[in-house]
Amino acid sequence: MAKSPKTSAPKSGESPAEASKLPPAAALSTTYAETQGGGGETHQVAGGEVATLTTANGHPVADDQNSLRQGARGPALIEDTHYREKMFHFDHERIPERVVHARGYGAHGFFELTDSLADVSRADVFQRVGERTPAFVRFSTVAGSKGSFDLARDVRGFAVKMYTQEGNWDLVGNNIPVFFIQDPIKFPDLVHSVKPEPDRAFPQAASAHDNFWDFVSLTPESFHMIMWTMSDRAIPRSFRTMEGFGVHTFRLVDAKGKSTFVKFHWKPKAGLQSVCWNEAVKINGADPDFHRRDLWDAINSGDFPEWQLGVQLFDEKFADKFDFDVLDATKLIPEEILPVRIVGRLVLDRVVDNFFAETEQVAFMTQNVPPGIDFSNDPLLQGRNFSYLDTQLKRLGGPNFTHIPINAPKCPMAHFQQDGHMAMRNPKGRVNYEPNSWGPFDGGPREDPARGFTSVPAAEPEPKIRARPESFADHYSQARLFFSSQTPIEQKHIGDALVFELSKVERPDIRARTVSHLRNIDEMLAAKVADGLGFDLPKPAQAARPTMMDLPASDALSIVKNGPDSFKGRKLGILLSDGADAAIFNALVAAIEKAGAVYEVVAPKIAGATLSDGTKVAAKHKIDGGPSVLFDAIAVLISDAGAALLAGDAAAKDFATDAFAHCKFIGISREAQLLFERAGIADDLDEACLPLASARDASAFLTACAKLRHWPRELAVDLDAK
Ligand code: HDE
Repeated sequence: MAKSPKTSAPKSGESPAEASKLPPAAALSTTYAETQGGGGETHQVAGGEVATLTTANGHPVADDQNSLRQGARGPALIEDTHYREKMFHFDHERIPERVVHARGYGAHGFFELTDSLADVSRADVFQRVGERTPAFVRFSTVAGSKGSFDLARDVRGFAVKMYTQEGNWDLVGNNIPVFFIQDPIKFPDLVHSVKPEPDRAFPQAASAHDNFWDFVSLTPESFHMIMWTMSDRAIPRSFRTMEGFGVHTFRLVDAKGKSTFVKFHWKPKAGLQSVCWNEAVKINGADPDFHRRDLWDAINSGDFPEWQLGVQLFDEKFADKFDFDVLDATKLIPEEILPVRIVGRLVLDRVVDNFFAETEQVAFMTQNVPPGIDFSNDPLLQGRNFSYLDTQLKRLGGPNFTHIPINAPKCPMAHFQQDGHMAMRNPKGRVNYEPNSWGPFDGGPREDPARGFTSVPAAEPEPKIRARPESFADHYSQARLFFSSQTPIEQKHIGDALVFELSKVERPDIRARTVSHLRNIDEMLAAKVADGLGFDLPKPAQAARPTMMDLPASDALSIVKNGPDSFKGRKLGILLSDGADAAIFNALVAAIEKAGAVYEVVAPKIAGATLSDGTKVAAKHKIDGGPSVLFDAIAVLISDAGAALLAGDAAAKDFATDAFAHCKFIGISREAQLLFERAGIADDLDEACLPLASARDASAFLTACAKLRHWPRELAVDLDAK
């Protein structure tokens, strides 16, 4: 049945008459220079007026609500170029996600040199103390896809791009100083094994499955890294609270061409902090964006994350002292043996304007090193130098990805590269080759042997072979070094993680093979894991080479020994109800502010709570949307009526019991006792559960919260600890 054609055309924003008063679309155009380092076009025009919507070709758009049809109920018309351009562009919005490190988050900042390295390197970035070099950093997980959750048990990428005056320096590191494999030819196998299994396409962002443990248990060199990934380093509290490492041995080169080996370290000012595994699992449900939100919030609130850059410098003679090889990326040099010299600081002070333009399109490449920094023969580093260029070509679709503002150097550039997909700038003038006879200016740029990059002229007399050096053959002693350097609670967490991961492995032979390697690392650990899984200890794995020299334990490898010294930059969750004591709340807020920390209010209703003095306090979370896993410590500040209400609420009880189980510091108002009773933990409360009975208690509570956690409690709450 035919309907009478109605021809109303709903508009968003201004009516056509009003829109015609707006400035022309041309006022919107942005130059290349304006987009440098930023997200690009803006939707604002001068005077804050709303701009006219245009097509990508700049045509003003009259109607963005209705496609062009032959009659209001008729067929679509192919001459609707606005619709077709809009849909074409949408259809092409996605680019391939990174094959590894797909999920990441970036921010801008600067590197400031605090100690000159001019004695060992001619790199421009290391010459002038106090000088700031713009930087962009992208943190990432490795295994998960772009939309995966932040708190996967995984290595974190820590990739830094420094826009130095002699070209970009990309230090593409991780939050763990060693790697799983020694030879890059095994990288595709390693990554295939940890990614979702190819037939079923799960598990996502998890190493707890057969293929991963099959591969690593057949690859003993991975066991040092396994100790790190099973430790709490693999579940950091925040990007702000993890270390970064260049991993490989690099070289610094001075003006005379003399080279010094170097290992790079980033040390977080906030101290090392991680969460517990049970907490990580719950954070992933409560806030899959936990890490990116944390970075975004911290920078936007002016609490700029900061790291020190440290270097370990050494020469061949020093390297020869060790049984292990400094070219082997599964090994580290303990800081106690070779101290880290602090030479600068990295500060992140600006979030991105646009995630895709900056964080997604940033292209890190290990081979981006300016004059004064060079590679060592670490085979993994050499292999990476090939992979990163190739991967950017695939991901960004052409050779001109250095024209994208986030990748473009911020120093003068002059070369004869031209054309290709999406060329944003081509060399000017008649000459596009060299040598040429057009003279010093019209003839374009020339090489500069004095300034330019020169590789260290290392002599390589060896024959071409496919072989691992004997010096790479000790696979267990540094795994043992890491394990023996941990505090008992950290060792327990490593054991728990191994039991958890292997309990998800279906094949008993893979579980047993893994434990056979653990026997070469630590017999107690192996026994604990075998017992946790319920089988007898297998024979130790055959070691490729007996350990020659065990290194002494290193305090620098422990999180607990390098934790925070205050509650600064951390977050208190305050569970508040109507009638809560206003004086205590105000004292708590004052103490939090004094500590440089932040708080969020959780309440039975999102509208918030009315305190005892009638003040209304807005809530950030309704109780079932704000579990205690989102906070570093909690305070339960409720009235008698609030306690009566919340004591019957499962989410409120979880708020208390989870914080307790995760060994957090807990502040408890007198009235809140009922909630803890009904949650079944009132009798277990310990010295880290502090009273908030009066305003005077607030600052003592905040002082106690300085520690990362109250670890002794774990012995009381965990079956595996008994
Ligand atoms: Fe990477 N790695 N990698 N990697 N890697 C990539 O490059 C690769 C390795 C690291 O935030 C890819 O742009 C090979 C060690 C970070 O954009 C790819 C080998 C370390 C990031 C690649 C390694 C890293 C990547 C994928 C073994 C720590 C994310 C997307 C030889 C020192 C950078 C991309 C970002 C990304 C290859 C091993 C760190 C495929 C072949 C060791 C932080 O090129």
